[in-house]
Amino acid sequence: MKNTLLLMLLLCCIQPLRAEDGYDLWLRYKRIDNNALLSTYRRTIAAIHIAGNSLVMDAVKKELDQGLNGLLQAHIPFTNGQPVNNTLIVGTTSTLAALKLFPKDDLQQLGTEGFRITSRTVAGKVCTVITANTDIGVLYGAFHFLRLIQTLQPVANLNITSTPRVKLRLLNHWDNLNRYVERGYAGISIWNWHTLPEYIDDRYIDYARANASIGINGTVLNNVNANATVLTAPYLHKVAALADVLRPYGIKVYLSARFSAPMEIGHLNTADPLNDTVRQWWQAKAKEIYTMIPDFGGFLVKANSEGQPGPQSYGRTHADGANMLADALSPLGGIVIWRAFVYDPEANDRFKQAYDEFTPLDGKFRKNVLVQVKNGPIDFQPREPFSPLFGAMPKTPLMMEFQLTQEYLGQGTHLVYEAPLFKEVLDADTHSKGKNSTVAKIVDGTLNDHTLSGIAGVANIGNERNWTNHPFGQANWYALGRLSWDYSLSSEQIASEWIRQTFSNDPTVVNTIRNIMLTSREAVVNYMTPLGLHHIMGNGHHYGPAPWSNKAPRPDWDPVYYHKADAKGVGFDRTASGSNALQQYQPAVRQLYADSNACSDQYLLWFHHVSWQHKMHSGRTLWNELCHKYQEGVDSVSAMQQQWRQLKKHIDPERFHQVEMLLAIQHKDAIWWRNACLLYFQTFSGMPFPAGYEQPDHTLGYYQQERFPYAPGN
Ligand code: BDP
Repeated sequence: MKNTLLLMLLLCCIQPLRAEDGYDLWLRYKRIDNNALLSTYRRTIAAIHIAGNSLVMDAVKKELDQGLNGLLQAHIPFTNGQPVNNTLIVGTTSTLAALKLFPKDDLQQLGTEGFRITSRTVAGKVCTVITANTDIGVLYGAFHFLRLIQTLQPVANLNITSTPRVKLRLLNHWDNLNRYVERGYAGISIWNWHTLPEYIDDRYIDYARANASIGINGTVLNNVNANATVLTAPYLHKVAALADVLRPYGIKVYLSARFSAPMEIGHLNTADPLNDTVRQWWQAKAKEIYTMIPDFGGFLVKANSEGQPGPQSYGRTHADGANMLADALSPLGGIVIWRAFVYDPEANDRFKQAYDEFTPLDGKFRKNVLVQVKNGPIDFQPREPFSPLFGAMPKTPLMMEFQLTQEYLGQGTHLVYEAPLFKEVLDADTHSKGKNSTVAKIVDGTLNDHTLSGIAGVANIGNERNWTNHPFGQANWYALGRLSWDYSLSSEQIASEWIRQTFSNDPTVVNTIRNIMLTSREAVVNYMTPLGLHHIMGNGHHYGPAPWSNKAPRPDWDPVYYHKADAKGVGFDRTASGSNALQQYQPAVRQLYADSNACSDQYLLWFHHVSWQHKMHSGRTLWNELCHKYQEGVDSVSAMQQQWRQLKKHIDPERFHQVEMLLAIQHKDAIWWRNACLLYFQTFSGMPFPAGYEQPDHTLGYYQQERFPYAPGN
């Protein structure tokens, strides 16, 4: 008995690395593992004073309570009266007005979402103040304050002002009403439409908290390949229930609208956007939505793309379609996000299609329309040049569409940290208004003076316990929010923050995981599509390699369309001698890519068909460089595995083992990609694998006959 007691006591004292299932994301609020800092934090925050009453302020209170109690393992009292020393004072500029903290105009720059956190004397007491013009701004400030503690930053002498650079910071769920998630690799949809509106899963609230903590302020609930049923009254009640849950966290709901809904659920015989009855139908539908959801965000529309209905079926333009919906929503405060993801099998180069269809419409969209453009001209490849639409439609607010769900990046199985991809695109210079006309400045509206601006991420969330299946998928969700708030943050900074909150502040853990994350994007480029190869994956599932595929129902779905390998060489000639897609960029950008000898290796095969003997910047031939890059990709994954193994003692066993197993699959897949692609391209180059490289252990035929009928996404 005595021994048992002793053992129990001992077990309480040592804090073992308990298994963690990942559900808590970056909001784990575990006790600070640095005793000196812990006492400092406890001293600095001895009481909390919350001013104001609202659902949002309730959320603020709940979060600070949960967060601080967890992190500091101390019960910090809420006070109502005059501040005592070391009070955390939290409220808006109006609810805190009596304290006369700031000159009246001083906080105007914070706008409706920004916040300020300052350490200052209030009524003779040393306090910390979190304030904003709105409750939501206060909530963002509270999450920021918690992040400071979670990441062991000082919280004395604070003077932080933060405002978002982009107005609409959205997730796009590609979730169907039957809960199947298109390109979803983390289980089924988190929205349980069947039990809504009555049943409110705790997950909805935790989803809202997680999003608010990184500044995401809107979510499109359903797939862009939309089902009109979501616009019927029973479903709108379900949507309204979700809107009620998300509202206190500053998140508006949006819906993907099916263009032909007036026919499918309205029983009209046309969906022509210039037809009066159709226009009235949408106006009535918009009113119906707003009576249930007064702060409804608006519609996202995929039209005349991959078989979706759209205005072109009636001889109308994208602008006609978007404007009809915009007119219905505008009196109610809603917006239309119209996607530019269009391509046509007849076009000689899919790269050019969106630009060709959309640039003539610049200036023709209503004020409450944004055009949402995927980051690259094709489709979420491991690396793409920026879409030439950025910089080519100055009169239209262009919203960025990134993909968090890693459709072409190893899906829910590979560790790929996407912040470097996002940053690469945002930092790219379009030269559309001279030097330094970056994609970021187009997206945030500053370059062309647009008040509407936005960034969307196609969500990688499902009902898996840890939300994203791969524990590192969470980092991409996190990065999307943080970069949409402030794209000047570096990939390193965001990774460090995320690791500290998600795993630990232990420097070995932070440095090792950050290294893994920062190499992972280039690794996937190298083992899948080095040197500017693109779209050479298996048709349907988009998971593994199939550069030989040439039998899809449309040529522009076939890998051979994109790599054009032949005895002479490989790559898509997009210069003047080829499709001339380069013409869609400004001269200064064209110049970067036009000459195959000057073009950077990263984009070479995006723009040139070059000979297997072509001399690369390294001095190797193209063929040898290709072998080198594929091997480099495989080696990077081995290095990631090796580094991860060093963390065994530092990470809870559940997540350690999970990532270890996933990295083993990633390594196997990297070898698969390398072997299958090189063996296939070798049939054209006719050149041997350079000495010193691992040789494929199967034949090309072996890889070609493999089938994956049940791969996710098929
Ligand atoms: C492609 C996906 C497809 C989506 C489409 C889109 O393969 O499932 O519907 O994009 O963005 O990447 O609409």
